This record gives sequence, C-alpha cells and structure tokens, in this order.
Amino acid sequence: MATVLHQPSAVSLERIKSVVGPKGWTTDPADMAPLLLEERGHYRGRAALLVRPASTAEVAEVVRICAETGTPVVPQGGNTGMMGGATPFEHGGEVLLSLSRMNRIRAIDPLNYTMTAEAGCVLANLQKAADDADRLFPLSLGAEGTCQIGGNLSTNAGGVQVLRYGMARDLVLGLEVVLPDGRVLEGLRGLRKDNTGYDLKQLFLGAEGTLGIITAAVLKLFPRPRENETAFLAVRDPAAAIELLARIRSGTGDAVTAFELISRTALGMVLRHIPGTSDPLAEPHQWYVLVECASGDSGGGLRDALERALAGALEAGLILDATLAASAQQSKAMWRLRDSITEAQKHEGGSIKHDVSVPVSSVATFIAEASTAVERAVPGIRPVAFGHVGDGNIHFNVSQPGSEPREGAPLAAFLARWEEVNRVVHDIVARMNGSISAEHGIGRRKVGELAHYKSPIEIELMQTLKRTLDPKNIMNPGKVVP
Ligand code: FAD
Ligand code: 2HG
Ligand code: ZN
Repeated sequence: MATVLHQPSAVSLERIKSVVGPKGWTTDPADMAPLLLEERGHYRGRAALLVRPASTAEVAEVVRICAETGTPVVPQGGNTGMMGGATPFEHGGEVLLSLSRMNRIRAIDPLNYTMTAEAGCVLANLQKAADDADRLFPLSLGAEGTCQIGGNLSTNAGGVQVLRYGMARDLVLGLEVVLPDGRVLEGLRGLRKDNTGYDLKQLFLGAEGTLGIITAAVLKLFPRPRENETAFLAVRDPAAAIELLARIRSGTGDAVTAFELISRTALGMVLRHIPGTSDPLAEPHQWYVLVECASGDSGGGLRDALERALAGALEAGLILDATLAASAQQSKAMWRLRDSITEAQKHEGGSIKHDVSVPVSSVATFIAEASTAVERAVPGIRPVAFGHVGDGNIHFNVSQPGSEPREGAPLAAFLARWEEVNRVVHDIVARMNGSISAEHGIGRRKVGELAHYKSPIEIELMQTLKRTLDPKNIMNPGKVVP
C-alpha cells in the first residue's frame, strides 16, 4: 500500500474548496461512501476531501494547488473500473476528484463525424446523442449506463464492438488534459490526419489517471447501421467458435461487430440469479456464442448472408443449435444474458478474475490448458470462461468450489489464493505471448503482476514517463507503475 508522508493541511483543503464553491465539494461520510468503495467491495478507501469541479479551469486550479502542496489526487469517473484504480488508498491523505459534474456534450459535427464531450458524460448518454444525430458512437460495454467517457478513455476500455471499431483509444481524435502541475494540454482537434510530431494524447489514453486528468475529448462517430442481426448459438467447443468467426466474417462481407463466447457455467449462473432471464435454446449445451452483425444497407441482405453462413456451420458440425433474434426486443434479451454474467457471478461466492488475451487462434488451447491447471491447483474450482474472443480476450474468472459456503472463512480462504491462482493462469498466458490485462487495466490490483511479466526496459520506460510528467508523484500515485 502507498504511504503518505503527511495529511493535507487544513489550509490547502480550504483553498481547494474555495475554487469549486459549496456545490463542488463534500466531506460528508455518507456522500463519500459509495465513491470510496471499489466495484466489488474489494477495496474501501478514505479521502481527505471529495471534490467535484464543474469546469476544466476548476480542475486545473485544484490540481495546481495539489501540486504546490504535495497533495495526491485520485481522478474518478463512474467508479465501475475493476482494478481499484479509482479508489483512494486507506491512509486518507488523498483528494478524490470526481468528474461527474463535467457532463456536457460541447459539440456534435455530423459532417466531420465527431462529437466533443466532457469527461464526466455517461457513456450511454453519448451513444444516445450520436444516435439522435443519425450517427453511431460504437463504444459499448455492460457498465455503459454508469461509466463515464473520461474513465473509458483512461482505461482504454474495450467492450463488445472492438472487433469492428477498435478499443477506446481508436475512437479518439483529440484530448484536453489537465497535467500534474495544473497546466492544460489543449488538444481538442477533430483531425484524422495530424503528423506534427509525437502523438501526445496516446500517453493519457489507458494511463488510468496516473499522468493527468482527461477533461474532454473529440470522439469519432460512424454511420448508423441500418440493419442489425443478433444470433445466439450453441457451438461444439471454443475451437469451433473460432472457426465459426472466420466463416461468418467472410460469409457476411466482414459485417461482424461482436462475437462473444459464453460457457454453460456462465449462462447457468445468469439463469439462476438474474430475474426475468430464460434459456434461449431448447437444450443446454456446454458452449455458446452471441454474435452481432451490422450493415449500412437496410435491404435484408445481411440476414440472408448470416443465415447462409450459419447453415454451412451447422452442416460442418461447428454449431449444434441456433436462434436468430426476430425483433430488437429479442436481441436485447440475448444481450442481457451476456451483460449479466459479471453480476450473476457475484452471487456464486468468491471469484478470482483473469482478463487476458492471446492470439485469436490460441483461444481454445488457452481455455483448455488454463481450466486443467486451475482445477489441479484448487480442486472443485469452477472456471467461468466468457468474453470477447473475437479479439482474443477471455474473461477467465474462476469461482469458488460450489460445495463451499460462500461467506466467512471459506470465502476468505479462497480469495487469499488470488495471487497464487493468478500466477497459474498468467504463466500460461505469458507462454502464449498474451497479455495479463486485455482491457481492464492495471490499477492497484495488478501492479505486482505487471512488475512480474513486463520486461525491465518496459518498466523503466513507464517509470521514466511517470517521473517526467509527474515529478511530485501526486497523480493517482501507487497505481499502474511498479
Ligand atoms: P473509473 O472506474 O471511475 O476509473 C477507472 C480508472 O480511470 C481509474 O484509475 C481512475 O483514476 C481513472 N479515471 C477515471 N476518470 C478519469 C479522467 N477523467 N481522467 C483521468 N483518469 C480518470 N471494461 C472493459 O474494458 N470492457 C468491458 O466490456 C467492460 N464491461 C464491464 C461490465 C461491468 C458490469 C462492469 C461493472 C465493468 C465493466 N468494465 C469493462 C470495466 C469498466 O466499466 C471500464 O474500465 C470503464 O472504462 C471504467 O470507466 P469509469 O468511468 O467507471 O472509470
Ligand atoms: C465484460 O466483458 C466485462 O463483461 C467484465 O469486461 C468481465 O466480470 C468480468 O471480469
Ligand atoms: Zn470485457
């Protein structure tokens, strides 16, 4: 845990309060409590002050005072991150800076296919605003009703449409950032071409608030699809799923926007714990795929192409059963099954997460090897494999043995094996030239793992960047950088 040399003085806190005014700060424990608790309750932090600036100028002035007084700052968006990056440490000497009041869409330029939004805009609101302008903002993830674009960019979020549109990083043309000394890097340009030296915005995308605070961004928009098709498929096994992906991609003219693998264990948990859900297929199967295709053409050709590709896959024995959504409502119900896995897994006792990626062609081997290895390490453990396998990204989250009580000492004993189980899985990932964090980042949770798996030169460069941009180490210290 990071230590703080001194608590911020009452004088510096008063200076910060006067910058944001009475609506912009609180020390009320009840107001602060939800923002001090990490998504799954694994970390509960403390903070000297919760500050909610309303403008870039206010963020800049708060950070300037923090730099001058050596007060650490933790930026926070929707607090849905999974690595503890947005939670202050327990020592209580940090200022928690929420971007939630900076929630204006500053501009939409339909002809430039761009939208300029402040960091605190909730992702779903940006999707809606783009849709209202007959455009698509494609970033999409289960937490989209809560997470904020500033958090999405700071974690370089992935989600379910990376296959077609890329990670959050790929959706940014310009960025406005408050640097750790309080100066503002003004880069809100909506240019597709700009080779004027280093692409500085890339430093802050995925930096999890350790190099500066993102206050606004120019985001890429796309044509709004006219036809969407969703199918829920039972597949023979993960290897068949990967073969199927290649077939559907070529059979539909590369119209696949999402391709999600779901194990029966994961679906079973959803059906058990999430009200109003039901099995979309008549018989249970071990492995499923949720696939989504989109086209700019509304002539119905996409459905025909998808059906043809699925018929071929059925004949080849890759698919065991299939259902295509007949309405937007049915598609939504299928997506609800997928998006509820994280929530459902919480009801099954402790779970140890692995957000990993391997080459798409190695997904099936990874799942097989990792399942065998964790079952050997912890007899009875339940691998819950699912996720964005179209990107080679597997959420390999292992649940406590079903026979154990899901609270008290057995729960604590299972979670105490977190690092040990991580090591078993991450060693396999490393052997396959994969990543130990495909999309959730490093935060506080994986700093040790990063130190273990990244090369010394990569760590050294990260440390050099951190020291250069944040010499006083006030910007989310103790996170990401070993
Ligand atoms: P927070 O949790 O508030 O912060 C995350 C990190 O970014 C912290 O380090 C914080 O300090 C920093 N930060 C936040 N805002 C700023 C800012 N303006 N400037 C600088 N630093 C900042 N993630 C995926 O990638 N793909 C998924 O499919 C996905 N699905 C999810 C589903 C569920 C149900 C849940 C609960 C989470 C999911 N996540 C997923 C994880 C999470 O939603 C993403 O990481 C998201 O991008 C975090 O956004 P946030 O606004 O909640 O950020
Ligand atoms: C998802 O894809 C998220 O649903 C969360 O990235 C995965 O629960 C998880 O680990
Ligand atoms: Zn995910």
